[in-house]
Amino acid sequence: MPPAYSLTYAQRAERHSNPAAKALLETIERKKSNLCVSVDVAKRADFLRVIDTVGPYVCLIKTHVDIIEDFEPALIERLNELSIKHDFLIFEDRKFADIGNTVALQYSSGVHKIAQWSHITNAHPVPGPSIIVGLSSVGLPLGRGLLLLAEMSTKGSLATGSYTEEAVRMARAHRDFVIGFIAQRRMDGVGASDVSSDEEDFLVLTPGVGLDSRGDSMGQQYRTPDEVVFESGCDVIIVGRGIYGKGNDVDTQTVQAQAERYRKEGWVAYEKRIARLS
Ligand code: S5P
Repeated sequence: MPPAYSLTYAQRAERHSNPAAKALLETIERKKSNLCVSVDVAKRADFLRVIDTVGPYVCLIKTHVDIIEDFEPALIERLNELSIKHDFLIFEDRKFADIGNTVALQYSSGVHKIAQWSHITNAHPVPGPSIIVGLSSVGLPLGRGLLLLAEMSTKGSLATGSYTEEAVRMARAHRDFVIGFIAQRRMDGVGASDVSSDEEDFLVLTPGVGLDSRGDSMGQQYRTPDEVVFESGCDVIIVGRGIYGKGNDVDTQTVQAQAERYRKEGWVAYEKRIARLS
């Protein structure tokens, strides 16, 4: 079996049995978009406006639902309607990091009831494998998928070296629910394994992507879609402020143009990678 990074998204969709991973790969192929927009805005109206504007250009919308000041449960209904209208999946970037029992409650309950609407969520591997056990007890029966934060985009991140390797080993032991990583490069071959890297196909979703800036004043670091998808072999680019700026006063045409610009850059980088490897 050829390694996953040399296959098309469509070929990889056939190799996955987790419903969220399969649906994401199929959506990427159908929309010719490996762009995920991260909608980090504080007002409900801005949140919906940005999503409705970028919806046609993305495979995935990433949310931080706890940022929204005027949250109400009906917002999730609107989000679901937009997900159907524009054909994208939803990823709540919750970054769980507690003991299994607590994360299971945080995932299923509270005001936000994340597991009910978010196809994909993520967790820090810091507590060890019990965090996956806790989250999968809620998410697996619902067909959800989990990403582990194996690396981070920020300056001085501690998620490097043996921490990253352990994250990959934890994922390998739970391949039914862990569909991939938040990371800056492919994780194939990271952490010695008796699993041939050709057999596994973890998705790599990569934040810290920008075309017009190399970072912000709070430690964020940006790379271009070409660096991320072509050079580092990642699967999905996650872009926030590079597309909508501050997110209020959204100028629809500008945001649309930026979303299409990132979609195109991400897709061209993927086609270049596939052409080089096939
Ligand atoms: O390592 C990381 C992991 C994540 S999920 N670095 C990140 O920036 N993120 C998230 O990606 C972060 O929480 C934010 O929602 C988004 C990046 O936003 P941007 O505006 O800097 O593109």
